[in-house]
Amino acid sequence: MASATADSVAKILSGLNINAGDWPLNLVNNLHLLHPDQIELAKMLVDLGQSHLFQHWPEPGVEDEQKKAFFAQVAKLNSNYPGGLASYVKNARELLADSKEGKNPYDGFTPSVPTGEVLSFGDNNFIKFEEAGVKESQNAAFVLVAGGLGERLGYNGIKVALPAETTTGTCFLQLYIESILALQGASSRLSHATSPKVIPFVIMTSDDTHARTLDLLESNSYFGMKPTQVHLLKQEKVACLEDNDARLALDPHDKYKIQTKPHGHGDVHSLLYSSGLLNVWRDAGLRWVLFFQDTNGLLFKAIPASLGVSALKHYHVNSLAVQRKAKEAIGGITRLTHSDGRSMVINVEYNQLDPLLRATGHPDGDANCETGYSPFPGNINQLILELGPYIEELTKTGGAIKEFVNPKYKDASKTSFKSSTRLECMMQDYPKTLPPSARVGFTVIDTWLAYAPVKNNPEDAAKVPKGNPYHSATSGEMAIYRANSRILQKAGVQVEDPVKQVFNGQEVEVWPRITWKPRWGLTFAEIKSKVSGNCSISQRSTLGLKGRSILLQNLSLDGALIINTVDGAKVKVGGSIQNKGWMVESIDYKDTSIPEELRTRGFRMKKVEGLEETYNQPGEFSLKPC
Ligand code: UGB
Repeated sequence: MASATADSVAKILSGLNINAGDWPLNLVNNLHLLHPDQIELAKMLVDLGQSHLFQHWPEPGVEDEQKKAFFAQVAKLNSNYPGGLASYVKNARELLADSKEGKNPYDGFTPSVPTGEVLSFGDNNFIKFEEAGVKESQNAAFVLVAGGLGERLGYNGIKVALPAETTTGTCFLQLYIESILALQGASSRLSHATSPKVIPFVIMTSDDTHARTLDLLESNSYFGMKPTQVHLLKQEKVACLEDNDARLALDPHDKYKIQTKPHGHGDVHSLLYSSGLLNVWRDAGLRWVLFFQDTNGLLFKAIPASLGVSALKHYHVNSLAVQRKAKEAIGGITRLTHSDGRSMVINVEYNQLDPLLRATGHPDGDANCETGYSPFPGNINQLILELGPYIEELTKTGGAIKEFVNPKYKDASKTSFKSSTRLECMMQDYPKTLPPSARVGFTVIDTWLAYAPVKNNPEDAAKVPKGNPYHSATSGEMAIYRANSRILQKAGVQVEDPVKQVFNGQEVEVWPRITWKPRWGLTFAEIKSKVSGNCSISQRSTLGLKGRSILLQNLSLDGALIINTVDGAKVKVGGSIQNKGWMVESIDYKDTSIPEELRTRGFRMKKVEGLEETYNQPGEFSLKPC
């Protein structure tokens, strides 16, 4: 080192009260290259026991730009985490020590089955909640967490771009947006609003999904939403940890970068808080925030009723739940009662429920009861929060959510990890910091109506224990046809029974491929009002209703029928419609000449023959071929 430089380094170090001997030599040698704020960050890292990050640094003059870029990343990691990297490392050390010790995060708590609102599709109670929910929708904002890569699914694109079903090819994001727009329209019609309210829609993205989500929206004109109605909030990743001392891990492909991984969907609360949107919504008179996940094609069939429950039961927190099979990879909603008297209703994640039960006198752990299901309702991670109390809570916490760590240890000594780990947080842990006075409830909805996520790749889905749901692209699509068929059955249509078929190693029920746009039928009452007389649909049929005012009257369908209408066109459809139809054709998952979106489900629609009618002009029409 030149002596002038040595002098300046000595000055810098003494100014910061640092004894050069305590610092890694490779860092000291490069110190004169750094800005004062970078030196501050270096000091922070050394104080936090992170000197190893500089061990490989070469002499000044070699890779100097990379050294500076390293600090740009450190500055970002430091500012993105509440309390900075110092808090992150401190929290990590505590959580890693607890994990090593095998400490149960629920120590002192006894689990029991909580009580909540259990709904039954189509009965008077359900209809009452649906109506209340549609009314309330104009006071709601929707938040989609879509920052996850979907490692279990192994799909190369973003999950919200996947078709929810391949009869119409509608992707998840389009389905969600059209559902929100349909709720917006129905809600303002119901309240006879003179100026209809616009329902805000937030999407939480991450570096893995942001650009592709924006591109999907922009290249499809936001699927009919106003661009100003949609807000994208990008979550940042957090630093990886390489050992129990919370030493930060370097990226295996770039030694000037700290390796990072996603922090979990719990980030949504701090992002919403810091975005300022919550106060804007409150000032606009909104009352509810609804959170949901990326690939559940049934979700919006459950929204009106569950929002109605929140409104009529005055829940501050309402979690949507379904019956859960023991060991199914969904969390269990549980009442936890502490020996000191505290009690809360909270999601216990699927990997923690079994050990918690075993530790508290249930030797069988996570097991089914006499109903054939786990007694704990399954959390489908759709939360409805009342905006006022939510803002109040976040003002106290800043949106920070209790974290956890899940290291994969090399062996029983728990001294080293198989690969780096990081702290994570989950959005459903929000109620953990709430006061006992908070009204925390849940709503159980029929699984066939509410929950069919696409999470597992074909190989893993085929290995799911018999009787447990596949949660694959195959089952996700078939569940949409099943739900629509069952809803129409309940509305009085004779829908033929399904046949069983195996696709990608998974046996599923194949119902007629019935689809409709959300604006055709949002609630059971609305759907029922559009069906009359003796209607029947055969198993091999396909029906696509793409318009608001399509009325089925004495329709007998055996084949494919697709109807498109503009708003203002009212079409009565009846008589016997018969054609060769569209066939569900098996395809080979391994045939790479077929697009991945189709291969992952193991079938595609072969359009042999069908009737498609389009009504572009307002007016009254009748379609009755014979
Ligand atoms: N997500 C993010 O936005 N950011 C992240 O950092 C991570 C995820 P997964 P998993 O469906 O019922 C959840 O990976 O592990 C988004 C609940 O924790 O699908 O299956 C991501 O894009 C569990 O209690 O979650 O578990 C996606 O939209 C259970 O309810 C969402 O978060 C289960 O979902 C969920 O990510 C469920």
